[in-house]
Amino acid sequence: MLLARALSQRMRVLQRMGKGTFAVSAEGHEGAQVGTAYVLRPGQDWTVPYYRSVGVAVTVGMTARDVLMAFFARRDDISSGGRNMPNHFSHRELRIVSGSAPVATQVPHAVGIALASKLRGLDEVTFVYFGDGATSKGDTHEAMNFAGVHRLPVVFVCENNSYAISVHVSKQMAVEKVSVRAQGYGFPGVTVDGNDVLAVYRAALEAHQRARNGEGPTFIEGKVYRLAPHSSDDDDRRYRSREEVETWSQREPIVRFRALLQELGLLDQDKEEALNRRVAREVDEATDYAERAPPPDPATVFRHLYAE
Ligand SMILES: Cc1ncc(C[n+]2csc(CCOP(=O)(O)OP(=O)(O)O)c2C)c(N)n1
Repeated sequence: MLLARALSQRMRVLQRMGKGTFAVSAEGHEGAQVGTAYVLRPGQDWTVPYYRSVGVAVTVGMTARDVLMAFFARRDDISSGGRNMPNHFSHRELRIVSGSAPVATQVPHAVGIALASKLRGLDEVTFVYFGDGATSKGDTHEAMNFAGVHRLPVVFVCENNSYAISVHVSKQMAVEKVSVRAQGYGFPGVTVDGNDVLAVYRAALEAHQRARNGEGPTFIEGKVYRLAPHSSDDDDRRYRSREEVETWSQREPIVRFRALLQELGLLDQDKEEALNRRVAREVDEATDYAERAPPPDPATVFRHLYAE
């Protein structure tokens, strides 16, 4: 969670410094992301993230370098060789599948992967990530319906932060908990406090087990709050009061988990400082490395666009 937070902050600062073109961050989403991704078996299960999934990517095994090489659009970026937007995470060996920029297109992709796993009789589970706004898309409905009919080993993770950029969730759905929709597709849906990483982990573990047992999909809705603007192109003061942001900041997942660990005597000041130093060093080193790395050769701009 600390690494995801630090990477989000770093990308936003670098964008402000003019060193990157676009930053989209996960501050506030770390509990829902790390709590679910923690149950995935890297290289065996399939991860289908969305642009906010930095916490998922690093939990499954991407490094700070991987994330920042893509942010700077460098030649040796593992996701796309510097040819995709930042945060379109992908990693072949870790089975992190690249998505497209249109919202929700990754949801049917994930269901297709789960269908292939089932047809081949393989012990693989697919976790797919999206926001509340994505649940308004036909892609999501079609994917969930198909997954329910075929009892596929897929887990739908919705990070509900109450906004699709500036559009409040009340304009996206007529239900209070989007997880109730799962019932209509014939599988369980749960809503968990996305600021409580352990509650999220418990729900994810159960869903993963259900999928492995051949019992079909689960929908997990993690109620979260995005602490920063939607992206570096957004001014969230136009649609969210500072009081609202402040109230949610008190409940954010890192502060909350830190308090729990302190209460249990598992974290003291020395340990926390050491952790923060380690994360800062990792992100600093990755920033220097990625900043110095070469850009792609312009002569290759059409590679992967047309058959060669
Ligand atoms: C089909 C489509 N419509 C609009 C957009 C522009 N867009 C990018 S992100 C976004 C909001 C998505 O909100 P949500 O799914 O709740 O995820 P969040 O960013 O809040 O985590 C929109 C409208 C897009 N990328 N694709």
